[in-house]
Amino acid sequence: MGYKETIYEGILEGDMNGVVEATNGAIAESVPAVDLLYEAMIPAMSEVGRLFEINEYYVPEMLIAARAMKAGLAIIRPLLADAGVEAKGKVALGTVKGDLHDIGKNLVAIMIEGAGFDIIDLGVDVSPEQFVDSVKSQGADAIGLSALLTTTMPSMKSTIDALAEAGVRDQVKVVIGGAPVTQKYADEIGADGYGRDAAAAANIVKELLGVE
Ligand code: B1M
Repeated sequence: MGYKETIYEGILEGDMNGVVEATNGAIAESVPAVDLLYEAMIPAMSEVGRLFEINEYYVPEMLIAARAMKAGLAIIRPLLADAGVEAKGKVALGTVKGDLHDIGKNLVAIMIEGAGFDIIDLGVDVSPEQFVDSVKSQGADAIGLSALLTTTMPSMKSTIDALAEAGVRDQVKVVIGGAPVTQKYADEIGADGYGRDAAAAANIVKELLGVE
């Protein structure tokens, strides 16, 4: 089995050590990090989602798969980020209040970092006030909101409202995304952009901030 297959299977089986070993092996043999991400790690996590939906996986299996994926991601993150040259702006990213899913958000962070931006990672369960603070105190040029639960999507609207109330809405671009989020929802709540996936998120940030 090749490195990509080993990483894919390792994530499905929650074999963190196997994923780390295969990722290191692939990097040592100059397999591009972006290929490991898009041809092994993301497809594996999508398959985990499918297995969960058909009740073949339950929360414990999802958790160990997520842990294995994160261990692999930690290895390739600097290599993906190395693609950027100098910071083209500052982007604050977080998973919205009440939501603890961070795998997609971390991928978005990697891709935006790889596109040459500085990332302020606010983590998960981020309140509208924390997003506002990232603009007022840390000078974020754009903020990225991720939501994986339909029940936490309204926090995206609350965050946009909080930016307006704090008088900083026109200083910052707002990009949203996550599995239940759509372009239609982004239009409804007045976000500046929507990213279907991590690569699209990086492209829309570049476009909104006027970066080639
Ligand atoms: Co949760 N979970 N989960 N979960 N989980 C989902 C989201 C769910 C769809 C599963 C299901 O029922 N089929 C469901 C939500 C249903 C709904 O709201 N409609 C669900 C549920 C119900 C829950 C709990 C409530 C379960 C429970 O406790 N009963 C609970 C909630 C906890 C909380 O947040 N308060 C919960 C918990 C968990 C775990 C902790 C076990 C774990 C998260 C681990 C972690 O993130 N550290 C987990 C996982 C792993 C999943 C699934 C299986 C996979 C999510 C994932 O990582 N996908 C998920 C099922 C699924 O998605 N099919 C599910 C891989 C990742 C690469 O994709 O995050 O979509 P994704 O990100 C993509 C795009 O969406 C986009 O780019 C990314 C990369 O291409 N994107 C952006 C994401 N953010 C973006 C931001 C952008 C732009 C693009 O701009 C800023």
